Amino acid sequence: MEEPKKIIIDTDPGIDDAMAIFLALQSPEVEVIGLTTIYGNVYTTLATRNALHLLEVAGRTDIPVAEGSHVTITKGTKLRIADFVHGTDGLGNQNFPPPKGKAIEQSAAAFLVQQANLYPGKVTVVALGPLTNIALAIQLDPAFTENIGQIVILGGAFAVNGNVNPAAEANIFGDPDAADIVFTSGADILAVGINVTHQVVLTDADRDKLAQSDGKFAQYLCRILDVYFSYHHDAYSTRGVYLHDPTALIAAVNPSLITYTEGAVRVQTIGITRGLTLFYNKQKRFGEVTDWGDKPSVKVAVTVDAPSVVKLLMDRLMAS
Ligand SMILES: [Ca+2]
Repeated sequence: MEEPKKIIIDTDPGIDDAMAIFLALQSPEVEVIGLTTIYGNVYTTLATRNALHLLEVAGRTDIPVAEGSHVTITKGTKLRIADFVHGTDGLGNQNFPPPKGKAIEQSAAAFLVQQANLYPGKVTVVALGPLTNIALAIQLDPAFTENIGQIVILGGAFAVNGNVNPAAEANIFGDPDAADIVFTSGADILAVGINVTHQVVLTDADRDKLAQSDGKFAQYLCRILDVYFSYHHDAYSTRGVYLHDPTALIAAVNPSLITYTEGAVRVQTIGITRGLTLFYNKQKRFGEVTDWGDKPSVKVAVTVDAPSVVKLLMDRLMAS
C-alpha cells in the first residue's frame, strides 16, 4: 500500500468538523500530523479546547494541536460565530469536561510553515474554517505555497447562493481578505464549495443507523448531532444535515469521488457581496485587463459521488 498522505486539519469544531476529524482518524489513506484551530463555529479558544477534547475521545493525544488566530487577517475582531448551528459549546450543548491536554507553544501558522518545510510537497492542509491561518502561513514564509502539497478548502459558493446570505458561504465570509490571499497565492488548491456539499446529506435514517452502531465514534456523534439536525430542519426544511466538512475531508482522502474544473478565483472583500467567490474559467481572453487574468488557476469541485461519500463516512464512523 502507498504511504499514507500526511494531513493537517485546520478546524473550528463544530459538529461536522468533529465528523471530519474522526473520519480522518479512521482512514488508512491519511496520517493526521496535526490539528490547527480557528474561529468560525466557535471562538478560537473554544475551538482549541474542542480539538483537544475530540483527540482525547479518539484516544489520539499523540497528535499535536496548534492554536490559530483570534482575529481576521486585517486584525478584525468582529467575528461571525455560528454557535446557533453547533450549540454554544460548538459540540451540541453537551458540556463535556475540559480536556486534560494543552495546545503546543507554536502558533498554527508557524506549525503549518514548519511541517511544510519538514516534508516539502508531502503535506495536505484540509481547511475547514475561515482561511486566516493559511493566509498567515503564506505571509510568514513565501516558500509555503511551494512547500505545501495541497490545500483543500471547504469554502465558497460557486454559481449558487451562499449560506450566510445570498452572496457568501460561511468560511469565506469569516475572513474574505484571507481567502483572497489564499486563492491567489499560487499554491495547489482544491476548493469544495457548498454547490457540492449541499448534494451530500446525512439523513434522519442514516442517523438512526449510526445510533444502533456500537462504534465509539458513531455513539459520540449521536450525542452531539441533535442541535445540528434541528438547525437544518428549521433553516432548510431538510430531513437530514449537509456533510460540509466530511465531504472536504473525503476530497483529500479519496479524490476520485469528486470532479473539478480549473480557473482563477477572486473573493469580494467589501460591500453587500462581501465573501462572494467568483470563478473565471480562463476561456475568454477579455479585451480589458481584469483582476482575474494574471492570477494562478485553482481547482474548484463541480460534482460529487454523494452516495459513496455518505457510505464511506458511515462505514468508517461505525467501525470500532
Ligand atoms: Ca468547520
